Amino acid sequence: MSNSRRNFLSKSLSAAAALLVAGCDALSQKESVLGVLGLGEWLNLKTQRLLIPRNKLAREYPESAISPYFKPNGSTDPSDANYRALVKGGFRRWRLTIDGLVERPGALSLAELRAMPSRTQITRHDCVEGWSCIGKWKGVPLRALLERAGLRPQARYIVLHCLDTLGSSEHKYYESIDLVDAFHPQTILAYDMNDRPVPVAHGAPLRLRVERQLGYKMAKYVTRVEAVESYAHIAGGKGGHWEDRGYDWYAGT
Ligand SMILES: Nc1nc2c(c(=O)[nH]1)N[C@H]1C(S)=C(S)[C@@H](COP(=O)(O)O)O[C@H]1N2
Ligand SMILES: [Mo]
Repeated sequence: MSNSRRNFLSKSLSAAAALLVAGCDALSQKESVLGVLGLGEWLNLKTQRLLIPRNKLAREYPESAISPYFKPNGSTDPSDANYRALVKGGFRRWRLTIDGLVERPGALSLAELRAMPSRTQITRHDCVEGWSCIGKWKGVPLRALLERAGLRPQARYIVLHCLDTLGSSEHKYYESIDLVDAFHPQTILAYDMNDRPVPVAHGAPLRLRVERQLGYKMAKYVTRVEAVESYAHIAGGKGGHWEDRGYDWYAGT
């Protein structure tokens, strides 16, 4: 971030805080989020959300920009028994469960997901490790799935549950995003990468793309979408595999 931008942000911070405590929606949001985020992190998140239009799109690229090699990272060939069985069966028995704080929980096959409205986008993936790759992704807007299931009013976050276990974790990989990101037009559950089914290395058969966030938020091997009021009771309680190990929950720009 440039210095002038940093100054601008810090000056706007107190103004933003004042604005927010004025509204009761902001107040109740603050109470529920403060338990999970630190105060500074919360103010930073809220300031960014006020200054950057909520629906601002991440940059999209032409076909010619697609990286010839897209680096796979984290889990690239999960050894979890359940996942192996699904691979063996060509994902015919794979289902995406949608549950938690929704009116109509359910489970969808890949064919059903492919029959839903889709979005295609060519975007840049940035990993905290310091590398970036550009890829083309096609999938179902998360918004379409959530509208179909009907979010209950208490829902505040969407948790993505994965089929893989990374490293020596006691828990499967998972991630969570807020409703602003969940309903963002570029937030999709992708089944195609560069015009082919997402390969195992990149999260087959379904992975999240949440384009204004860093790579670790983009859950691969997604098997369940759960709407929750809080993620404090899940795994390490910080909202994601890497968040439980100290990374920021909000990894956006
Ligand atoms: N289920 C799952 N999702 C994951 C990971 C993982 O290990 N398991 N790694 C994350 C990280 S740190 C990055 S950078 C991207 C890598 O995606 P890619 O393999 O398609 O490059 O996936 C993210 N999502
Ligand atoms: Mo990453």
